[in-house]
Amino acid sequence: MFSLFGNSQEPVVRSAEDQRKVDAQTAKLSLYHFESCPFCRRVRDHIDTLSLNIEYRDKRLDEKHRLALLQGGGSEQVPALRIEQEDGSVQWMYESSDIIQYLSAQFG
Ligand SMILES: N[C@@H](CCC(=O)N[C@@H](CS)C(=O)NCC(=O)O)C(=O)O
Repeated sequence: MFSLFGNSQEPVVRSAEDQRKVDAQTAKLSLYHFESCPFCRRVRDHIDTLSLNIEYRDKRLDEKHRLALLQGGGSEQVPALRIEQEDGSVQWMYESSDIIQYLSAQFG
C-alpha cells in the first residue's frame, strides 16, 4: 500500500565517488510524468529517497515530451521510465510499482 502524501524516508547518502558512479548510470534514465499525478509523485518520492539524479520530462508542460512518450513507449500513461541501454537501444517501463522495483534493484 502506498501513501498519496509522499514518504518521509531519509534520503540515501553516498560518498562523492559513489554518487558520481550512480549519476553516470542515471544519466541514461528519464522519467516522463506530470506534476499532479499521484503515481508519478510516488515514483518521484522514491527517486528522492534513493538520491538519484534523473531527468524529469513533464508531458503536460512540453508537447515534445508527450509525443516522445507516445511514439517511443506506445502509450501516454505516466509515470514511464525511459531507459537508454549501453548499446543505444531504448526501453520504456510503465507502472509505478515496476519502476520503483527496478530503481531499488539497480540503486537501492
Ligand atoms: N497503474 C499505473 C497507473 C498510472 C495512471 O493511471 N496514470 C495516469 C495519470 S495519474 C495516466 O497516465 N492516465 C492517462 C493519461 O493521463 O493520459 C501506475 O501505477 O503507474
